[in-house]
Amino acid sequence: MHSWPSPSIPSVPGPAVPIRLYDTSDEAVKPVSPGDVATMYVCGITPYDATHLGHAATYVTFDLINRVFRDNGHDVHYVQNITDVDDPLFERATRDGIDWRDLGARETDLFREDMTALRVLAPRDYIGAVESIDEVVEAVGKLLANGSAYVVDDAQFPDVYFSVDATTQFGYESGYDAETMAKFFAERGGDPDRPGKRNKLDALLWRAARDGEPSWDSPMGPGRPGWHIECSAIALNRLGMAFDVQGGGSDLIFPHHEFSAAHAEALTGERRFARHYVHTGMIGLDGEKMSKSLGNLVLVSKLRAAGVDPNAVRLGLLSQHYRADRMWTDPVLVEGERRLAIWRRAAKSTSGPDAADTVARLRQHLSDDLDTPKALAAVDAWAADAILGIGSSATAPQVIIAAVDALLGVDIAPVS
Ligand code: 5CA
Ligand code: ZN
Repeated sequence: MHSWPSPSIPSVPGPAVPIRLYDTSDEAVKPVSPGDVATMYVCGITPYDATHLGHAATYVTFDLINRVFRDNGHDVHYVQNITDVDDPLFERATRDGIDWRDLGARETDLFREDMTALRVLAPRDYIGAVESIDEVVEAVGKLLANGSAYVVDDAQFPDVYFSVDATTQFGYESGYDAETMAKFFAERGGDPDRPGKRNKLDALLWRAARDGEPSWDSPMGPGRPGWHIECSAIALNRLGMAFDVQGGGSDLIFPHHEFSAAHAEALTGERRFARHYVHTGMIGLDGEKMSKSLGNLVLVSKLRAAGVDPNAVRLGLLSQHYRADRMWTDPVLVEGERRLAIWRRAAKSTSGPDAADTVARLRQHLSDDLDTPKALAAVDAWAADAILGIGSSATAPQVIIAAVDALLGVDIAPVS
């Protein structure tokens, strides 16, 4: 699928700082050490409703990682999927009396508009589940052939499942114990009580066709892909094993990322799908996780329609650390708007304090597991001084404008 137009990235003087990120699997902040091309896969939306602030927070977080990679001179091969075949799509399409394909296309279009407005750099490969069915069929065939998968004994619905014990390292990504795995498996799309499964945790790879559900032909019979194999196949076929960053919200740690990894590891015989597993905290509203199923949503498109500057939304989202579960509240947005106004005012100054130290601190904090509260504070300090007329560097405002644009993705340039 086509993605969306990326904003240009100005160059920023001074030395870049290699990034260190928290890895869910190793439970530590570790250096990310990409080659010339940094490789990143981030789980995309299920397009049955509009982008909310939780999605936006997650994609803005990985956008910062993308920007820090580029600042360090790497090309970035960024891949994102769209889960455009899934139960919620069918349910919503039936409820609204529209075709599930039209619903998916409409919400994906809106997502592209939201990402463009939020100045998120586009993925190089933006791949829908429907587009990748052949890849999934091939992967499931291989998993069956090498004994990692089996067909349930059900003549009517011969679904294919992945054996949880196909790899010896299963469980390393989340580090969860059996009880936690069982709980999240049941809560997050798993089917522990499906008759015929060998282990309650075995994950669906290929769902045999049911009446009223779309299906595609395959050597396993007509059906549709399971969820985790979609991300495994899309990532593996574009980035290979041991790519740099696998990302998404913390709600995907288990079962989704554990099984995406296990599928790829069972396919290749290699031990580690991604070198870094990076997860964002959950954005909530009114005390609960913001989610389409709960309906407690603040939509990016609604804020845009109300005239809110997306740069202020970005600053609001970056005002707390990405790994913290956090609430989206009116004061968060008001604070983002206030900060944006101050930075823009400072950016109009004809001079300010020398920018080198501020830019160095901005880079240092971002590369320290995306410490955005400190990164924003570094720019706040420069802006406060510039507004007070402190400092005589005539080039500083331009350098700060470029750094805030390139590294934070926020546009504070005076409108000419
Ligand atoms: N299509 C799958 C991933 S393959 C999916 O989870 N789609 S989603 O539309 O539900 O979520 C899209 C992305 O936003 C995922 O990375 C998810 O972890 C993240 N996300 C969902 N809700 C929130 C939230 N409240 N706060 C932060 N991130 C969220
Ligand atoms: Zn995914």
